[in-house]
Order: sequence, then C-alpha cells, then structure tokens
Amino acid sequence: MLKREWPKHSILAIAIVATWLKTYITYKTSFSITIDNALQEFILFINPLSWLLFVYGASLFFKSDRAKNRFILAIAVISSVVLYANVAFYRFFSDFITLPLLFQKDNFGDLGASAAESVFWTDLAYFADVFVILLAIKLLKVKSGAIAVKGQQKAYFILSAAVMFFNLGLAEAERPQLLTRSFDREMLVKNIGMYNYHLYDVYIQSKSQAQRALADGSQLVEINNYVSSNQPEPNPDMFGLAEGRNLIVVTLESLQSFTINNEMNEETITPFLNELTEDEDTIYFPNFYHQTGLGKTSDSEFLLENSLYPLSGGAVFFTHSGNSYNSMAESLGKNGYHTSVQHANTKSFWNRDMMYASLNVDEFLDIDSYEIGEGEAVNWGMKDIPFMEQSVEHMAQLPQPFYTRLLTLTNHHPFYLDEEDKLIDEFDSDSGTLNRYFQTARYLDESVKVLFDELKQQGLYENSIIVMYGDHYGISENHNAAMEQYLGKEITPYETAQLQRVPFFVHIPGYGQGGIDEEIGGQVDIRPTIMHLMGVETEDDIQFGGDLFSEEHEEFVVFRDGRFITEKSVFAGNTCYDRETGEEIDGAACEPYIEPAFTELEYSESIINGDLLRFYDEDNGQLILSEKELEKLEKEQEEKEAIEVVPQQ
Ligand code: GP9
Ligand code: MN
Repeated sequence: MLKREWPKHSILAIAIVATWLKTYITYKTSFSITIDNALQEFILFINPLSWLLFVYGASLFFKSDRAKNRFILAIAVISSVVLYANVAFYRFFSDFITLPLLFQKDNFGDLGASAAESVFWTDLAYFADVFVILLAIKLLKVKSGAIAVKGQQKAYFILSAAVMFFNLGLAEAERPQLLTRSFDREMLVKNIGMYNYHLYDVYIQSKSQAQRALADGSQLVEINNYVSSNQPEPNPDMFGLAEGRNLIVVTLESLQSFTINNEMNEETITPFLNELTEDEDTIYFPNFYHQTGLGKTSDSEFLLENSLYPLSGGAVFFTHSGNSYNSMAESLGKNGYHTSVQHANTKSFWNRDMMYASLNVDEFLDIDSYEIGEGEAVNWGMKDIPFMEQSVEHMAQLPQPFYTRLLTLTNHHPFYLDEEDKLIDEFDSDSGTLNRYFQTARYLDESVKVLFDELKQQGLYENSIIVMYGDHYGISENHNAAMEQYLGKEITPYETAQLQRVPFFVHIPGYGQGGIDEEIGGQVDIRPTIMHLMGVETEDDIQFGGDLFSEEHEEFVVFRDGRFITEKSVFAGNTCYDRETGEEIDGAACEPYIEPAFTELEYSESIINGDLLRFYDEDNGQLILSEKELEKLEKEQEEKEAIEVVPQQ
C-alpha cells in the first residue's frame, strides 16, 4: 500500500474524509444534540461536508505539493481547534461558543479557569484527523505535478456548491426560516454544521458591531425628546397598588384572544381564564395586540422587558444580546427585587442565556432546574401542568420580593398532546393544526388554574400580583380556510389584524374592582403598566409604550410590520378599515397615523442597531454625551434658530 503510487489528490481526499468523520463522531460523543428523526440524523451527518469541501478545496490553487500539503494541514489544525474549543466549552456551559460570549465573560464567571478544568490529555483524539493527514503526507507516495486543470477545479467547486445547497435545502425543509429566525445555536449546528455556524455567527456579530461603531449619542437626543413628550401620567388610583408584592408574569404560549369567552362545538376552550375575565380581582384587556416579529416568544419578552419594538429582520435576542438595556428586571432589581425567568427548555434557545445576562435577570431556571418524570413531556418538552407545579416550588425558595417570569410551552405548534391531557375534542376542519389548537389551549388554561391553586397552597398568592399575556398568534394565515369555518366569516386583512389580539390579564388578589377594560393596547405597554402598579416611576425611561391604566394613554398600536390600530381604524393590507365594523373606509382616517407608526419603529430600530442606550444613564435619566457631541448639538441648535428667523424677515 505504501509502495504503490497514489492518485494526485489523495491527500486532499483523505483530509476531507478524516475531518468529516471526526466532526460527526464529535457531534455524537461530545455534545448532546437532540435528534428526532432519520432526516435530522442525515443532515447532522452531512453538514460538515460543504464547508470542508470548500476550504480544503482551496488547496487546488497551490502549485507546489509542499505548499498544498501545508495548507491542508493548517486547515485541519484550525478546524480542530475550533471544534475542540467548543467541546471544552460545552463541557462546562452546555452551549456552543458565540462571539459576544467571548467578550461578555464577566457575566459568566471565570471562563479561563473553568476551561482549564475541562481539558484532558485524551482530548488529543479531537486532533485525530491532523495526525492522519500528517501520516498520509509522510508515508504515501502521491503522484506529483499536482496542479489541477482549470476544468477539474471548476467541476470540483460546482460539486461543493451543490453539496452546500443540498444541505441548506434539507435544513430549510426541516427547520423553515432557520437563518432569518436563527432560534437556537443547537439548531444551527445541527442543520448547517459547526463550521458554517461559526461563519454565520461572525457575520451576524460583525454586522451589528459595525452599526454600533458608527452610532453616536446625539442620535438619542431626538428620540428622547419624542418619548418624553409621549409619556402618559400614571393613574393615581393604580400607581403603587402592588408595591412590595411578588410579581409573577406568565407568558401564555401562542394563545390568541379569540379563544377567550368562546366555544368550539359547544365546548368551552378556556374555562378558567373566562372566569377570570369576570373576577373582581382581575382586569382583562380584550383589545390587546401582540407586536412580535420573527423572534416570536423572544420578541414578546423583549417588548415586555424594554418597551422597545423588536427588529424588522431577525430576532433581537440573537443579534443584539450584547447591548445595554434598561429592562424591567434591571429596574425592579434596583428596587430590591430578586429577578428570574423559569422555562423548561434549553437555555440557549433564542439565545436566552446571553440575553438575560444583558437584561440583568438574576437567575435563569432552565430545563436543568426541572425534573421531567415519565409521561410529563410532550410536543416541545415539559408539559405545562408539571411545569407550573415545579415553578411554584422554585418560587417558595426564592428570596422575596421576587419578580419571576414563567414561559409555558405546551400550546405550541404543532399542538400535540397525550390522550390523557385532551380535555375537549378536536375541531373538525381540514386543518389538523387548528383542530388540535383548541385542545392544547384548553390544556394551557388548566395549567393556569393549577398555578393559582399551587400559589394559594404555598401561601404565595395573597402577596403576589399575576400578570398574563399571549405572546403571539398560534394559528397562521396558512389556516385561513379552517379559521373561516370556525369563525363563520371571511378573513379579510382586517380580520387577520384583529386576530393578532392576544389576552392580557392583570390579577391583583384583594383588588376587588376588576372588570373588562376595553382600552386598546399592545405588548409595548406592558412595562410601564406593570412598573406603575409596582410603584416605580418611569417618566425618565426611554420606552415607547404607555401605562394602560392612565387617562392619557393613547389608543394606537403599531405592529412590527407597520400595520396599526387606532381607536377608530385598522390599517392593514394598505387599506383603512373601520375598527368596529371592519368595513373599508376613506384612507383619510388612517393617513395621519402612517408616518408616526413608521417613526416609532424607526426610532426603536436605531436604538437597537446603534446600541444607543449605552448613552443613557438610567439612574438620573440623563444622556451621556461626549464634548464633541455636545458641540455638534449646540451648532445644530444654532442653525435651526437661524433658519427659524429667516421667514420673519
Ligand atoms: C421556546 C419557546 C417557543 O423556548 O419560547 O418559542 P417560539 O417558537 O414560540 O418563539
Ligand atoms: Mn411562543
């Protein structure tokens, strides 16, 4: 074998196969990547290939054998280092490396020391391909004159591109919108591979870094003026009503308002929540809208914590987790609250672990804080009922007063449920999704009842306030035909906009004056509404929402895609509708709001892209501007005054 002469590109071929197999074996042995079906396993198997074909293939451009081999070896070493760094990191943090993490290590303890502890000499196995290539170079007699003919090179790279598109195609089929929504590092590694994931990560991070570098504090002045002139005064009857109590915020996964106080084939969908709408300690908002974009649940969390709009493209939890924010968690934290989020899912999902650090959430109780017994998982993971039970157990251990957020999961697409948890029948349309949705919504309702019961049992109920909101729609427009059957009416752009209503409940034990509040609002209003109930002023905060209890609250809800709702109108599909009747009306009713809607979204977007809140001092509400920026502002002011003088002459 050693004597015979090997074909020209043997070293290249050996390198590709060796690194490919090593990477796959590493996936299987060193990370816990969940695989649900054969297709996912297949994608995982082929995903290292596209990158390896390209990068090793670059050796075809080298003229001498020596240079070519050195290049191949260098690539093998670099890719092994990248892979191994992830292995060592994963041992400690159960997560893959992402660039901002390398700069945010303060939040995550002493990275260096922990990394050193997770290194063993047997780890040399992760460099197995380097040794194989070295041996091959030393021992094999490869045919010389290794310059590839142009045609061959072309064929090679066409093949590499084909492999890449094949991989991406499969990934897209398995996980639609994988790159635009970029939910989870594990999902990315699983679908596009470790090496491509890092390229993608570098791209995303450098894009946001570039925008950040170009931004300066003076941009915040105009925004600050705009926001402060739009802040409604708190309602004195409600301000501080829940001061000092524990705050429990529940995210009702995919729950839309059409399920509340409604029936499906004569069965009640949400009996417990319906009861709450009539309860004297609860205020229920039926005209409340979600404002999320591609970041779905995480966007709703972003809106609620910051009262900023999420991004028009991508999930802000992923793209801007390194920014400065002035979150509700941070603010309540400063007011003596212990802050936490409880969610029985992997912590890297939606990049939550990173983002929560930026939002100053003290503690993230992720899947590792839950014991999932037999029969306690379905669909996306832990069932909501045991989740509620264990979350309340956690609460009993938390220092008080606490602010904790619970993220439910069972009422999530594709809405699967075990037989024993189906409390009502399926619906009878052509859409299995909608048919099952009623059952999972019913189950979610039951879990909320369990939450209330458990809180009472633990003695936590009286001294808490419970806020609940639907995060986004569960039934997309793909199911319009089935929805038409259920609602018994045609789904126009107006109806679609109205279907973006999600329930919003504020439950204050002992309040006694609850009821249905018809005020029109959106998720951007949650922060000021809650903060005022908790007795925290927000007049100096940079936030786009307003207190729903305030007499001055403006009824104007802007969706992330530019649609909007006002007291009189609904603007959707570029058409103006009467909000009450749904009839098309003269565009003049919507016209005055089109520009302001756009301005709000733009302002919010530039805060995020420029990381502008780093120029804002949340302790005194002052802007932090450099000398140069102050000069620039003064000059602008002078120019403005000069212009104003001209017409009077
Ligand atoms: C995942 C859960 C669901 O942790 O929040 O996310 P979604 O797909 O609804 O955005
Ligand atoms: Mn969700």
